[in-house]
Amino acid sequence: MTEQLRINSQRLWDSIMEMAKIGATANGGSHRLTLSDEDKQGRDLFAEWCTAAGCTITVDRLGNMFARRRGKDNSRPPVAMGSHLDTQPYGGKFDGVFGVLAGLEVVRTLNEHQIETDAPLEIVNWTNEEGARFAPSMLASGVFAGHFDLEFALSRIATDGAEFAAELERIGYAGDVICGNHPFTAFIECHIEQGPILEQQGKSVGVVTHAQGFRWYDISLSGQAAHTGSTPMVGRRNALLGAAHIIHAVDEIAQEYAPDARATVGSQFQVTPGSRNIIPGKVDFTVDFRHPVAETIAAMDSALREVCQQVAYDIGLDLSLEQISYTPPTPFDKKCVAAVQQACDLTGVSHQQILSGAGHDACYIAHVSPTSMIFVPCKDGISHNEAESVKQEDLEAGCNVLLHAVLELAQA
Ligand code: HGY
Ligand code: MN
Ligand code: MN
Repeated sequence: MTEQLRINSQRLWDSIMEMAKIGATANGGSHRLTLSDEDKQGRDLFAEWCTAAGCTITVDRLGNMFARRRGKDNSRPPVAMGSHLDTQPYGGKFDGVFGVLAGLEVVRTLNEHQIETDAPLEIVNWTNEEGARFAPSMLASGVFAGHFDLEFALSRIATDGAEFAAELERIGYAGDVICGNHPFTAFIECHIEQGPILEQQGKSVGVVTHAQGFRWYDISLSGQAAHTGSTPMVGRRNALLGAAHIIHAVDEIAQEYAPDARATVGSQFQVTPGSRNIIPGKVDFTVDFRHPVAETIAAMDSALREVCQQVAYDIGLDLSLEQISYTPPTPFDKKCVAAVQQACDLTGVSHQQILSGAGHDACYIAHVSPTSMIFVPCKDGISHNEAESVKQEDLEAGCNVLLHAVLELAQA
């Protein structure tokens, strides 16, 4: 009987559009930074919807939200679905939100058809997946999975100077439940691909088998601020010149390990003292390395350290290079991947297996519970951009796969 079950596509779409009104930007994107007032509003709306759907809400020490739907056997660990509601500063409507609200749509559909699963279900909203306001990314799922410790997370300082713990208290989401030690029978995260492959291949759903690893760095170069007119070229200690060499070297490291390497100096880039007629004295910037193979990420790391030291020596700069996070390449659980595959076959959606280029909360949760992901295509593969766009029918296909994968994993 349940094979014919399908979610309500319009209700899912309308919920995503309703959530997008919170922190909506003038260009059609989303601005709901972690622990901001907009994040609070999004959380409150999510809690309201889940309560209306008969779930009970638990909030842990880092603000992770767990909306629980009882099953027949509540002694079993829940089958969890979820992602994140926080966004990039100028992000899209679907990154993260799709995964959280797809979980809600599954619960709403099961309620409608009075279907009770054997294991309980949980819909999860992970705090600070993006890492844009408080680095590193996937912070709260990382603590939940034992990758970071609680104090490290609570002490993070935002790009705007705010402290994580204080902001969590301020928005009223500093829960009293410990973060972690909360096993799942399975965790399935729906997400947009944020790359071009599924759209190019004409597929509605990606069966994600693993995620590539990544390293994040904070780099500072300090030289000598001085007058641009009266200071000879010889002997200058121009920090921005050093950064320029490193930007180019980072791109060359990606070429060295092409085609799978990704290496980027990000758009969080600060030059001081910021005057046109002062030689730049200091530059602060970030580097983001990604690759499916751990040994290659290690080789990229060595190459970066070597070139930074050489540039600093050549120009007479002080170098600070700090690795702020490392997420290893993550294979997903075979049983969960098979359940997603089986749900694709059952619902008849076009699909293919795929690697995740982006990091996700599932990458950490996979270390503590059986985990996998379901991707849907986004237009031109564009994400982390206000122009992010997804077809309603692809969201519907992905959410139907989630529904049937969860039914499979939650049965006795
Ligand atoms: O950086 C990432 O891959 C994710 O969007 N946090
Ligand atoms: Mn995301
Ligand atoms: Mn993102």
